[in-house]
Amino acid sequence: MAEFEVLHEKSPVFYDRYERKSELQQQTHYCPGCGHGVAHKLIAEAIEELGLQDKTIFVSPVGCSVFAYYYFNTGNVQVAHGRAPAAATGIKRSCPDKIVISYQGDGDLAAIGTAEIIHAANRGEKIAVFFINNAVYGMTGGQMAPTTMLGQTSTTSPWGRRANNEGFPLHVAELLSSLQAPVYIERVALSDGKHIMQARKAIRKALQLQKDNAGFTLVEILSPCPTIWKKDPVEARKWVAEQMIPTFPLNVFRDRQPEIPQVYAPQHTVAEVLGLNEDDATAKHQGKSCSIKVAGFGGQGVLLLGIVLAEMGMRENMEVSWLPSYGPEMRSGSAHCHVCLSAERIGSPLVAHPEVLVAMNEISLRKFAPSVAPGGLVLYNRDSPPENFSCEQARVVCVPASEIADKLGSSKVANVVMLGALLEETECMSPETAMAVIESEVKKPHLLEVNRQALEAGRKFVEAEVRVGPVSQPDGFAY
Ligand SMILES: Cc1ncc(C[n+]2csc(CCOP(=O)(O)OP(=O)(O)O)c2C)c(N)n1
Ligand code: SF4
Repeated sequence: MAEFEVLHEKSPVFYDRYERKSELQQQTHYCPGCGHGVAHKLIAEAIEELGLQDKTIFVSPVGCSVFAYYYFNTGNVQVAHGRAPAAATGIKRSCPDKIVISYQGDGDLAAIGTAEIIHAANRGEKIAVFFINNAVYGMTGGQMAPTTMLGQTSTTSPWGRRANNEGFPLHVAELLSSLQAPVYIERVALSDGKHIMQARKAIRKALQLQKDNAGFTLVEILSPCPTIWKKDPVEARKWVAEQMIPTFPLNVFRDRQPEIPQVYAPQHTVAEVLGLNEDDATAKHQGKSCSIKVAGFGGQGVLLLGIVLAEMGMRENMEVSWLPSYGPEMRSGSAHCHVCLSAERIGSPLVAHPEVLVAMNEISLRKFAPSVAPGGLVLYNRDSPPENFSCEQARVVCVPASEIADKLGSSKVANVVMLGALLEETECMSPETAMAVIESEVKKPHLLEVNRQALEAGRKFVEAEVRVGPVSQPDGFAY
């Protein structure tokens, strides 16, 4: 057998085998001649050369490169269309020692994700963006992208892009280099060996700057898409050189460390913001974990009740989340919120099956009661359930909160009556914490007093009506 020496081998940053279809374990899903494969190779080599493989988190987009995670043996996150810079921001901020790459096509970055990229660049996020500009939407069959050139045909500009109808092609590198924060922006092209070497240098530099923790870097890569352009790989590369480079000139648009003035803005801990002393803040969590949905119509204090619960959770040293949901008509439209109170970190703020449902009106009761977790609790804002209503899996407690609030002289405190009932029923947190939160928000003494009475009335109602049974001697708030 002839002796041979392997000169080019797959970068160790790529997986040995791609866990794809059984017959496709050694090859990528990209079309022959596609620039994505070349760009992947250059990025993998740079990661290897800089010794970053263990530290890299690769954020892949929606588009032909959606499957980048099949190839890069690094950390991988695949995100929704256009959102890669936002996801990369979150990842980098929570893991500042990692190298975070946002890899995006031109539909992804320059169309649906325009806002994300501009704001990430403007904030100077310490991420490396590799922007593959092939002047079309590849994955979906060749629609016009913001980068489609004047006169270029696409499935949605079959007679060629016209400036007076579809606008001019977007020059992303130039646009972003008008911002102050970016550290490095270069446009390169995968048109021939010489330019690919230039692209290699730019990609390496962008990652070196990430290693140095320098700031936002973006490399725009003019990239062939032979399939959509209906060209063979050689013609496609030629087309990059002859058509794309004149439209998108290659250049280093930014290569400097910006002056970032240090504006003094005090940083506060959660304890300071809530006015707690540090001992309280470092104490173990006190409340019981609980998932809650509060639902009703806008104006009933549904969202506010959720905020109060979440702030109470913070004061009792729990992990908390609050997620509001309401339609365009905030007041009197339907509204609900999800609240998680937990001793553990919260994976998702969505509460699909709440342990407690606070239903401030009949529509919410009928809509959400079936989703309450088995053994859960439903607090309903009436003295009895509506006709033909049943909820087998959960206990339904009727608390006429609005009526009680009216008797106290303010219909607005019905949500606080419910809060009192909820605390009495679940004992998930203390009423003292509830009052502390209310006191921090309500400054007028007479309103504070109504709120205090409402909280107390809700608790008493449950204690008397639910725990002891219906009271024959009305205490004013029992029914
Ligand atoms: C929110 C959303 N809108 C639209 C789509 C459909 N979609 C999938 S890929 C794509 C275009 C991707 O084009 P580009 O970013 O240029 O990447 P390429 O495929 O050319 O690499 C679109 C519009 C989607 N998946 N999600
Ligand atoms: S359609 Fe274009 S961008 Fe997508 S894989 Fe094929 S050549 Fe690459």
